[in-house]
Amino acid sequence: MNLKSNPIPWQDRPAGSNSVMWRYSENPIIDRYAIPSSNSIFNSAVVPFGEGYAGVFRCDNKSVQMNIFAGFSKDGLNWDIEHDPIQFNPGNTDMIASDYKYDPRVTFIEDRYWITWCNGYHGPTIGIGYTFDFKEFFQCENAFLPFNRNGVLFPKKINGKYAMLSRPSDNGHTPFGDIYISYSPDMKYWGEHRCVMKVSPFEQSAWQCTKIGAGPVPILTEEGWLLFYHGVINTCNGFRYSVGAAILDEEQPEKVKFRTQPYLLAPSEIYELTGDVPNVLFPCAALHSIEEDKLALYYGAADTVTALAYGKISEILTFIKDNSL
Ligand code: BMA
Repeated sequence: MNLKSNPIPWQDRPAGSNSVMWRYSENPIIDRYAIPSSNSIFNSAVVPFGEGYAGVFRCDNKSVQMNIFAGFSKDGLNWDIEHDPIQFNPGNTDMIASDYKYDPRVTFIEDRYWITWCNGYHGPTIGIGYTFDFKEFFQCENAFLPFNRNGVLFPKKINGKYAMLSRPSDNGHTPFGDIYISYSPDMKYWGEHRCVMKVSPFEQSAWQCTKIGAGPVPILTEEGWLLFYHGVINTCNGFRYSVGAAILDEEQPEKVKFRTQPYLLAPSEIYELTGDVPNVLFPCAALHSIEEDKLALYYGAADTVTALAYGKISEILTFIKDNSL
């Protein structure tokens, strides 16, 4: 499998900015109506593929049904998204029932691209599938019982097992939520569930005091696993979703080494403040180059469009360590 890609999207930090992460000046990169059926395209995942990039996109249609669609790009910025949703073939099971699919993540492990998403099976739980080519897709057993959201695989086995973060939840707009890790020998049976991170006390870090959930697939760095996550505060006008980051131990990722007290990004641009669900930044993917010290974070903005932010990995790691809870 050729994982050599075109250069990842990048823009230098704007003059005068001292933010650890900054937004792409041409945001949003994907418009809500980018395919004929869509009402909104957001909370989507991209990976290096061939000489460019592939992705799995959450496109809600104009009946506001949630589904996931494959897409391709040469530069990571301009995307061609299929007009029909992904059709799954049976993978390690025949039980591939799904009432809806949303908030996908994608990662390459060993020989294939694994996809996790929030799968509707008597309420939200974590669906798992894989593809080799983004044309043919296979669906596996759901990882967990309902209700669960934000299932995010690590990009390699840890101590011989697949590892996945998730956020046990309820059937509604969950007013609580902590991040757990589970392990599997075979991508079918999951266990050894451990708590990784809980919400923070309101007085210490209010933006992440209601619920937290893993964002993109964790990135292995010299400090450990770099994990971006969303943190939520319940305000008098509803939930507000911001982005923080943590460093998890490489061998035992249930051990949190550092975790940001301040957020890295919070709703402030017009496309984050207004839309179908105002005040939401929801990261689901990141492209990175350790050698070039670059990271491009893809996030859904206001549950309506897809946007991009940049940062230098070394600066982000230093920021997390210097501003840890
Ligand atoms: C969560 C999920 C996300 C969404 C967020 C904000 O529960 O549904 O897809 O971005 O709420 O509405």
